Amino acid sequence: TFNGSWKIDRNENYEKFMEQMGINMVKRKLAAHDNLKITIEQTGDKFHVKESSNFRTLEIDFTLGVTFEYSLADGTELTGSWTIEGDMMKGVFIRKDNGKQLTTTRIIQGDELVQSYNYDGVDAKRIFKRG
Ligand code: MYR
Repeated sequence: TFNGSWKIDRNENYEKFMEQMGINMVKRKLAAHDNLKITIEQTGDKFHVKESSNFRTLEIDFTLGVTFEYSLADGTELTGSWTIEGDMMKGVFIRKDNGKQLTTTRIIQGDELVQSYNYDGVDAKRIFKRG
């Protein structure tokens, strides 16, 4: 289960990923140490996610397979949806400003939540521990 509170522990290739996303260096440096915490509450196919970081606090509701809107901390708007395949959450999102696809997955590996990202040929991971 994905349910519970997750605190960022470490990133892999996240700066390159953000660079590909077009995020400037100052923001990348800040975002690499954003103290991201997510709390996931899944009830059937409905999710309630609380996100908090150095940048903002917000709550997101979505239903698996149903398109919703999500804005990144820099204001970039995405639209897309999550599905679950086996043990993995799979998200497919489209940037509204340029139509490019951002895909992401979440999987529990041991006692960690691993979120992977792909945008325009660049992969990254953010790895969370319960807390
Ligand atoms: C959630 O389940 O946490 C809410 C929806 C998340 C949607 C997509 C996440 C993509 C985040 C990409 C971050 C990239 C920063 C450059």
